[in-house]
Amino acid sequence: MTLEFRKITANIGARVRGVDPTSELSDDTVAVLRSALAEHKALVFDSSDLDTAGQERFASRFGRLTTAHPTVPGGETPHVLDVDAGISKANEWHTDVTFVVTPPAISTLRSIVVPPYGGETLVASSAAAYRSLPDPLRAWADTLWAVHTNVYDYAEPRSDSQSNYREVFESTRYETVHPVVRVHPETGERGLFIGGFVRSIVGLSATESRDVLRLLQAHVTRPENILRWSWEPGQLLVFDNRITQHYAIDNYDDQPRRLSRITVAGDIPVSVTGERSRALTGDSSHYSAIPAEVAA
Ligand SMILES: O=C(O)CCC(=O)C(=O)O
Ligand SMILES: [Fe+2]
Repeated sequence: MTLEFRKITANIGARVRGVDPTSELSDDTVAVLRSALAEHKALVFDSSDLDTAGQERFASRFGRLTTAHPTVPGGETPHVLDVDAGISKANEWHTDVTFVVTPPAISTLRSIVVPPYGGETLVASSAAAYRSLPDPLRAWADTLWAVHTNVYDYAEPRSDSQSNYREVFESTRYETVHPVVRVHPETGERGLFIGGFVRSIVGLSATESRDVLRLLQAHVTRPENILRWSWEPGQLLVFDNRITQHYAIDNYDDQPRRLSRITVAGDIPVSVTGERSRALTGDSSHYSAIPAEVAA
């Protein structure tokens, strides 16, 4: 069977046929998958036999794995983050772990328990969002930098479990300055690099930051830029965390929903002028090692 990518929407998403994620992947197959991910931003595989070990093996073909999270402990293994509706729901637009200086390059989500209705994951192309900006706004965005943090000062937790999760999530404070427009390290493609962990735009007041972010974020969340993935159990969604945002829709009442997340380590983001992101607060090297040539 040959590898086949069937587009799901014009701007983002493809279903993958002809490869079994549980199998030993050849270097050629990994290269084809890597370039398909660069093109489509999100890939969906059917793989009802995939377990945690298989997901780890698959993800590690794309690079070193991060630990589960900078502050939240791992599940079955140190690399696995349990995504469990009973613990927390990611119904905010975000790019994973942008509060550290090396956010994951790739996120993989495997469905284990899927609610009978709802529970879709939205994935947005921030490259399409960038392209859709009017010229003057795009040129301005190229010059902006944003502070990202894991410590919120808004949205009170609504339950004990949410409040416990928040406490663990924020147990070490991280702050990092990233370019608002990030150049993809493999393709050179530009994308808006913002999302839910952004606290402010450098040089702007809180109110001005909010307004600018609202304006830019509105382009990310245009329906044309979004894949709405409706899960079945035993599927693997892989997205390029360097050039997407995602959102877990909370539309399934109190029914169980469980996924497992494993992420591939990323590099330090680079702006359109070649400047790198900088960590302001918090050492994240236990989560995702800083490349040696940069740390030196
Ligand atoms: O639950 C989902 O669909 C997404 C969860 C999520 O955002 C994450 O684990 O990073
Ligand atoms: Fe996420």
